Amino acid sequence: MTHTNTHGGDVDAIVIGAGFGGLYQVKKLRDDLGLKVQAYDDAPGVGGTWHWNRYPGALSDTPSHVYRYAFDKELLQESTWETTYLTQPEILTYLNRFADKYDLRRSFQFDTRVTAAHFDEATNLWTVTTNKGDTVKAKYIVCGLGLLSAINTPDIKGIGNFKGELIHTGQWPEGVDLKGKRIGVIGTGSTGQQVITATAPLAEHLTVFQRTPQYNVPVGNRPQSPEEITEIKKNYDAIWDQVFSSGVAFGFEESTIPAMSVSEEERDRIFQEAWDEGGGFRFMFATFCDIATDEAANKAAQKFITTKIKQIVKDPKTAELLTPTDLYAKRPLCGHNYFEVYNRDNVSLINVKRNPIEEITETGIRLADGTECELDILILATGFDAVEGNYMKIDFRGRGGVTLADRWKDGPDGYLGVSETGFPNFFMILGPNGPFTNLPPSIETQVEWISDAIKYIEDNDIAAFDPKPSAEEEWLETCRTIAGMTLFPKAESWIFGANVPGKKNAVRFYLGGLVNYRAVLKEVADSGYASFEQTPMPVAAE
Ligand code: FAD
Ligand code: NA7
Repeated sequence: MTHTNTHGGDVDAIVIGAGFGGLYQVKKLRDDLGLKVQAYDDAPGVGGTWHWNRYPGALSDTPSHVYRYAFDKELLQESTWETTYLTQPEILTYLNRFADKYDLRRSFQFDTRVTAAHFDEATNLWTVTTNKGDTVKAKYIVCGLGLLSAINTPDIKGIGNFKGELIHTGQWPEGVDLKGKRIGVIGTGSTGQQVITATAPLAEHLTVFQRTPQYNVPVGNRPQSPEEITEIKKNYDAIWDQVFSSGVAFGFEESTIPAMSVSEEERDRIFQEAWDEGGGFRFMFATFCDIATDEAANKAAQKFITTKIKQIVKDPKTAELLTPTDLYAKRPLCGHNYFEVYNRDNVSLINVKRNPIEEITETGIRLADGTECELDILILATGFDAVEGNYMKIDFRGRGGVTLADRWKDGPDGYLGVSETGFPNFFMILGPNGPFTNLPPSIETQVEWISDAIKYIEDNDIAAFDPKPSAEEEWLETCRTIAGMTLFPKAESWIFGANVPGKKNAVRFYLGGLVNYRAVLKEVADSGYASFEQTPMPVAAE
C-alpha cells in the first residue's frame, strides 16, 4: 500500500506575517522540519508591530531581557541592550538580526498582502491568493497576523477633509517632522500616552483629545549597566524557567498576597515600592494577587494611582479630567512622566466626552461648543481592531466553503488560540482565546506547539487536522469562565472588543496564565491530539 497523496501543492506551508511569530515559524518549518515554505508580509520588511509602529516614544513595556526569543541561547548571549526597556528601533534591529541569522528573508515575499485562502476538501490543500496576483497551493497555513495590527481608524465626520498630515500611530511614515508644529492627538491608551509624552517637547502646541482617562504608573526605564546585563545572561536559564512557569510572563514574581489581608499602610508601602520600581503589569500583578479579580483590592489600586495624579498635575481641573473613574481592569499602562506632560504650557487637554469632536475640518478639529482647534498634524492613537481584525480582512474559507467571518460572527472562536474547527491544517499564532501575557514567550510556546503538531501530521500521514467542535466549545467555555472570575470584562477595552463600534463584545483571551496554558497544550499533544479530528490520507492498492 502506498499513499496516493503526499501534499501535491506548490509548497508545503504558507506562513503569513514577519513579526516575532511568523519569523520563528518559518525557521521551524523550513529549517527544523525541512518543509518547503512560502511566507508573505504586506510590509516591505520584517518586524511586524515594530515595523509599523514607528511613532516617537514607541517603547515595549516588557523588560528588555524578556522581550525576545528564549530558545536561542546563542542569540541571548550575543544580543545586548542599554536600558531596562527597549525602544521600537532596538526591537526592529533585534528582529532583523534574527532574520539575518537564520536567512529568513529568502522565504518571504514582502509588500504582498494575502487576500484569500480557500480549503479544498478533495485535495486537502489550501489555495492562497495575494494582492500581487499570486495563487499558491499548500497543505498548511500558519497565520502570524498579529493581534494588535489591524488599525482602528475612527469614523469621525470630515476625517477625509483634513489638509494637514493625518497619521495613525500604527502606520507611522518615515520623516515626519513634529518640531514647531501644532499637533493634535486623539486617543490616550498605551500608544497615545507614549506619543503624547514624546511629542509635547517638540510641538509648538499639543492638543490632546481624550475620551476616557486611563490609569498609568511609571515605566521605570533606566540604564542597565554591562555588569547587570552580564548577570542576567548568566542566569538566563533560571529567568526563562520562571517566565514560562508564571502567569503573565513578565519576568517578575507574581504576588500571592490578597490586598485586603494587609493594613492600609502596608498596602500603600507595597504600591509605592512598585510605583518606584516601575512597570504596569508589575504594579497590577506583583503587588497583590487580586487587583484584577477583587473589587476592593482594585479600588485600593485605583485610589493609590488617582492620588498620585492629583499630586502630579498642578491644575486641579486638568487633574480631574485625567482621573479615571472606572475599574483598573484594562491592559495596565505605564509610561515616563505621562501625567507631568499636562503641566507644560504648550499642552492642552480636551475631554471629548463632555465636548465631543463635531467635525474634522480642512484646518483642524471643530468641537461641539464651536471651538476650532487649528492643527498642522493630527495623530490618531486610536488603537486596533484587536485579535481577529486582520483575520476578517482575508477571505478565509474552510470545509464546505464556510467563511471564517461567518464562523466568528458572534465573536471569534479559536481552539487554544491556535486552531479553528472546520479549518483543517490551519494554525494561528496569537489567534483568539490564547494567553494574555508578555507575548514573545506565548508566541514561542505556540510556534513550537504548532510545529510539533505539523510534525505529527506528517509522521502519521494525516490529511486533515482540525479541532473537534466539542473541544472548541469547551475551551471557549473555559475562557469565558476564567474571564468571568476577573474584572476585565467589566472595563471597556480592546481585550473584549469594546473599542471598535459594532464589534461583538466577547471573550478573546485565555486569562488563566501562561503556565496553565502550556500545561493544557502539553496535555493535548500528549494525548495524541485527541481533541482534533484526524482524517487519514487516502490509500490506494499498489
Ligand atoms: P505582528 O508583529 O503584529 O506581525 C504581524 C504581521 O502580519 C504584520 O507585519 C502584518 O503586516 C502582517 N500581516 C497581517 N495581515 C496580513 C496579510 N493579509 N497579508 C500579509 N501580511 C499580513 N507585546 C508585549 O508583549 N509587550 C509589549 O511591550 C508590547 N508593546 C506593544 C506596543 C505597541 C505599540 C503595539 C502595537 C503592540 C505591542 N505589543 C507588545 C504586542 C506586539 O504586537 C507583540 O508583542 C508582537 O510583536 C506580535 O508579534 P506577531 O508576530 O504575532 O504579530
Ligand atoms: P487603545 O488602548 O485601544 O487606545 C485607543 C485610544 O483611542 C483610547 O483612548 C480610546 O478611547 C481612543 N479612541 C478610539 N476611538 C476614538 C474616537 N472615535 N474618538 C476619541 N477617542 C477615541 O489602543 P492603543 O494603541 O493605545 O493600545 C493598544 C495596545 O497596543 C496596548 O494595550 C499595548 O498592548 C499596545 P476610549 O478609551 O475607547 O474611550
